[in-house]
Amino acid sequence: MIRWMTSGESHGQALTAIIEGLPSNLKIDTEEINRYLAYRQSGYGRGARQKIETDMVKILSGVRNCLTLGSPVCLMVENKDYKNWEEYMSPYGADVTARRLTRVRPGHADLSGVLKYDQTDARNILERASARETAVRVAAGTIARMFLRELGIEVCGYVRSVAGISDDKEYTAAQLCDVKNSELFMPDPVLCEEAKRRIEQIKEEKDTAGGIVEIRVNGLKSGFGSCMSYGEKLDGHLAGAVMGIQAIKGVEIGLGFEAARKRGSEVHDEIFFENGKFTRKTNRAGGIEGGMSNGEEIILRAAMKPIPTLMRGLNTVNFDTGEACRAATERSDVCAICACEIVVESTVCFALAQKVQERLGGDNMREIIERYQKL
Ligand code: EPS
Repeated sequence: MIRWMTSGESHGQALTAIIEGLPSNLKIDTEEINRYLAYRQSGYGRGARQKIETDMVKILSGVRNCLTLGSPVCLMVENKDYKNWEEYMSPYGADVTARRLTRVRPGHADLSGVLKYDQTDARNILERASARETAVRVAAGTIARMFLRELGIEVCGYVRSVAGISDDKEYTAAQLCDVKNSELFMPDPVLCEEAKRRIEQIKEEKDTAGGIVEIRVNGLKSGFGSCMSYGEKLDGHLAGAVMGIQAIKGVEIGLGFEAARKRGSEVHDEIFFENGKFTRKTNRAGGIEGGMSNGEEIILRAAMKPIPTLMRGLNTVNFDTGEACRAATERSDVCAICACEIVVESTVCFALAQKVQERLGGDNMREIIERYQKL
């Protein structure tokens, strides 16, 4: 299986990812990676940190002349902000008395992390728990996207709901191709303007907002995942990967939670045989039945909670003294739903690439493409 691992702190020198198990001869387009990194930084409601950073990937190993070698690929995204933090974050001796965080933020990793890792400074927790890490996950996920594209599998997505403004209309993947031009990745410009006004209002109230993103996968043939081994279910694998993203509190596939409120006849997709092919006229299952892809479009939604750093600070305690206080604030995004959409898309790309490669095997792209075409 293709595996990945990331390292890096929010205000450390850089974020890195190592991807192991990629086949050889996969074409790598660095500009596309940088485009997705820019998308991750975009969106209405972002905070001051994004003005400091212009995320760009540097490929350190595993690629020669724009083609993978089959060896581990190492990616790096630098933190420009490190120059402002070196004094406090340097691995070689740092001032750990300054920038200490003790007024732990409800909803963040601060308190549970301090207790678990026996720390006296929540900075040692939040630096890693910060969603800044997702920058390099997007870089690695975009490589997985290139792998999938070679097989004819395309992944896209949009923002379905933000700050309580929801778009319940149904869109085809083709209708979503320009959605990244929208300031909130919302296809409906009227709802987008309404959501922007809502975010402004939330900002004035020194509060934060979450939302729901929807991801679509087209071109995945049937039979990926398993109905035999529960640990290998495609829905379980995708949901587990997406729940591994900071701030995600829920994942649903197809009708998801709505299916529980409906009757069987309103939920299950009837099967037909037309022109020598099995077909369905509906896709309420979201492309996955019995833990396996069924050849229909995969539809996955993820719910992002509002960012836990509120400029007005929630009630908490100072863990040094046990005294009641307001939670720490530095700077924060009011809403990072566009970043979330890109991170979920990229994570789905990676998790899918893993399942595809697991079933097909193969050491080089030619072998893998041939095997996929034969399915
Ligand atoms: C983020 C960078 C971080 C946060 C945010 C995500 O930068 P800084 O902490 O320097 O402002 O803005 O992380 C969080 C919301 C969080 O709670 O940690 C990024 O690049 O996405």
